Amino acid sequence: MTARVVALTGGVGGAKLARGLVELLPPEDLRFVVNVGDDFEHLGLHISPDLDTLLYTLSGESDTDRGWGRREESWNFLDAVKRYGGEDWFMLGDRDLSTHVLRSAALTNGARLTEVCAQLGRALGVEHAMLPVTDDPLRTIIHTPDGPLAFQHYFVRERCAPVVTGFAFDGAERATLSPDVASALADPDLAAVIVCPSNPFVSIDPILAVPGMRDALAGATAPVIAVSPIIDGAAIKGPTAKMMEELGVPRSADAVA
Ligand code: FO1
Repeated sequence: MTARVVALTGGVGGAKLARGLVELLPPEDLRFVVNVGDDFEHLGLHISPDLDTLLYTLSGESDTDRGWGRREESWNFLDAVKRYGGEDWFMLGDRDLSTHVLRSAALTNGARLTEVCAQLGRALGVEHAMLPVTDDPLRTIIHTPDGPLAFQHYFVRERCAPVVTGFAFDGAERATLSPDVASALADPDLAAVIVCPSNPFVSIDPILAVPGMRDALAGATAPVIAVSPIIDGAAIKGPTAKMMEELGVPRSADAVA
């Protein structure tokens, strides 16, 4: 019996559930829809952190201690950048760099982000589809009392220290829902949509911000099941609980729902 599932995911938290789901469901029955709000251009490269985390997790390439990046990493490129006085707050390892260079080159040559993800996945032996929610630019902005911060500046450079007052998803209103995502959600055999335990504000909301996504979920024949990243008032990892506190949202699974 087939049980077709679409799972919405961000980075580290979601990828952990993704690893379990791929053990249960074959590639024809499970597709991942991935947040691209964390994406940014850095040192001339297009970085897609949540797609990277899923790619590395499902291929057994991830560094499980750090939670991001590749295992058995070396840092010669970053050391050389530092020596030139270049930006080194966002750590690009030598092995990880291959992903960003090849993805950036393919995008420059006109490929869709969806196609690049499929190529990288195939190369690393990932059989399940990893679908960016859109191929268009969508960038999460964090509002703070001192002004807006680009997502990676807030998350990595400022280590989530600034108080959060709100969010914006630049480009969302102009973004087109990926046709692969739309058709996965319109599948008449869809049994469930699973919202992975990713940050609801900065991993799931940017996915929902793409025009057509909420309607596609509402119109899906399957139930939508969310797995809470908040357990007993605390987040397993990351700034979800801190953000809830700062926004005056109760730290509970109900509030996530
Ligand atoms: N997270 C960090 O905390 N520090 C880093 O230097 C860092 C580098 C990095 C490089 C490539 C990549 O794909 C992800 C990377 N991350 C890093 C993870 C990251 O950006 C965040 O975990 C996510 O955006 C939040 O989901």
